[in-house]
Amino acid sequence: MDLKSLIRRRLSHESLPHKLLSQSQLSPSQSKRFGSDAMTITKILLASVVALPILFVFSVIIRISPSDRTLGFADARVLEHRAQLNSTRLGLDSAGAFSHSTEKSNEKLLGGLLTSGFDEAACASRYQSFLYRKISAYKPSPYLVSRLRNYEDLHKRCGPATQAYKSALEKIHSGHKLGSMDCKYVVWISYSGLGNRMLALASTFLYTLLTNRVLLVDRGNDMEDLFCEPFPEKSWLLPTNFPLIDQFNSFDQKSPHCYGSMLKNNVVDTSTESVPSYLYLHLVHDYGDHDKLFFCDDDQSLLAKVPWLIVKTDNYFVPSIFLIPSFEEELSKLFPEKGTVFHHLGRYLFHPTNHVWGLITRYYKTYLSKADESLGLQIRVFDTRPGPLKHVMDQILACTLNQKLLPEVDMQDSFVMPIENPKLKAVLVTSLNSGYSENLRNMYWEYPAMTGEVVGVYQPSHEEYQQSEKQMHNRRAWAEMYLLSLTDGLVTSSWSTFGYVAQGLGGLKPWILVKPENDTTPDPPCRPAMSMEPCFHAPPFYDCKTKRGIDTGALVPHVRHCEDMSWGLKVVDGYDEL
Ligand SMILES: Nc1nc2c(ncn2[C@@H]2O[C@H](COP(=O)(O)OP(=O)(O)OP(=O)(O)O)[C@@H](O)[C@H]2O)c(=O)[nH]1
Ligand SMILES: [Mg+2]
Repeated sequence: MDLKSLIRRRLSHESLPHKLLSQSQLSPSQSKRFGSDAMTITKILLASVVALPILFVFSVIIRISPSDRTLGFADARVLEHRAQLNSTRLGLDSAGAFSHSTEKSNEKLLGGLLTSGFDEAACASRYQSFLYRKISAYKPSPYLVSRLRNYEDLHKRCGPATQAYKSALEKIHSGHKLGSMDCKYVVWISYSGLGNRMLALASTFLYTLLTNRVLLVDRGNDMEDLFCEPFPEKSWLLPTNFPLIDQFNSFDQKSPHCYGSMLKNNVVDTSTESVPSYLYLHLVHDYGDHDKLFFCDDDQSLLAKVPWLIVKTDNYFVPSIFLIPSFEEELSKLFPEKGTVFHHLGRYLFHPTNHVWGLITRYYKTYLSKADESLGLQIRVFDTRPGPLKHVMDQILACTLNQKLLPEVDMQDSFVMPIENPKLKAVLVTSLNSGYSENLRNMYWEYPAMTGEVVGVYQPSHEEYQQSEKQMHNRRAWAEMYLLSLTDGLVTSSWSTFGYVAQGLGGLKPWILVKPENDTTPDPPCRPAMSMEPCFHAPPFYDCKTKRGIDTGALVPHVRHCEDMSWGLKVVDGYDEL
């Protein structure tokens, strides 16, 4: 039930006081008999009978925040969600009303993941996302919630424009660490495609949490345009006058301040307290063996002393963080359900800016909200030829039809009397190419589905090729990842970080389309994901203790090789799922 109908319903009860009024109109003799006291009691009764429903309506309006009121209540999920809340909880008694508001606020804050107190209008998505998402089956642990609140306090104390930040900045110029540092930092360099950036940033944030550092984000071309501030009061954006900012593009494996290159050249003095004021960590997919020592405990003890760590990476390096013994205990407290790292950190960090939120909500309301069921199909073809490619189209059909994600069609085209209210299935296709969704759409237009369902196929954009430098291009890409995450089921493409973001935010274990070889449709065409976690595409295979090569995908039950990339690593929920 929406607010308007709720108010309508309550107001219709206003006829009740009128009824009572007429019933209680007393004859002059009666009123005389009861005297002035009786008159007063009657007035009080009448006044309260009239006032109570009005007060109730106002209290409901006040309890529902202004942003909710201005929200379009047009989409089915929102309505359904509201109806549930209202019918069960919008209360007749104060206890009911209390439980409604606390439960609602808990949902709105994603089970405590988010903190209240942000300006809602400045970033509508932050507090409205719960209206579009199903309630997550995965709850953040109370420990994660408390660590996030502690982090927010640290960020307030050490973030840009604080005294602590200013004095830390002075140390950069001094070349070496001087005295003890109140606040230490990780600076994340904006690098690579949007999906990679989001995975890299989430990994870097986890690292800052584990090392009690403060995360500062290089704004690159469009970080500010795409994402709201995730931390209260102090920005997460690196101030533009940060002294090393001009060197970010040129930082690489060979840079003099690159930790790996310093190790290689034997210029890191581990024996003294004289550690550098900053180090560059090269964790990009092309990194070398020395850079990979970042994932060793001894190196972490040294890095812990360095005030400024500047990180460039295009990878989701969380799985290898799970293999560093000194982080083990903290990680198991933060994430008792192991395969939920990106799900929680992604939902905590990534809130679309108002412009992107407009793209998401308008599209959702127009094409997805009315469906009984929705399926996301993320088609990323790593092939330079223009699509659609036949073997890929065949693969999409084989996967979705075999797994009954989509209904078969009746190719005989025999006339079947249409059902009056058929089930509506919405398929959201994201792809750089429009051909796959056109084929699918035509199939369900030209032939009836065997199940009697009707299938709508929608694709928000087809950018043809990657154009990361264009502002609107990445806004669309972000909106599409988010829209995919709102679907009920998901099919993703192997190797695609775009798909990983969608599955993680959505809390969905997708069907992964197997990467085709030699222009042939793979058999099986798709496989179920073990967990919703992204895959680390370039993990180290090194045992820090024995200093030998090792299969890092076979060390612990919860870090395994990925379904879509045999050498990649991913965090999985448990051994049983393999
Ligand atoms: N709008 C839109 N853009 C896409 C789509 N697929 C890829 N792109 C664009 O291409 C970029 C690809 O980078 P990622 O987001 O990392 O996705 P990916 O699938 O891992 O691709 P690579 O990084 O190139 O291997 C995205 O950031 C988008 O800019 C799509 O389905 N829709
Ligand atoms: Mg990518």
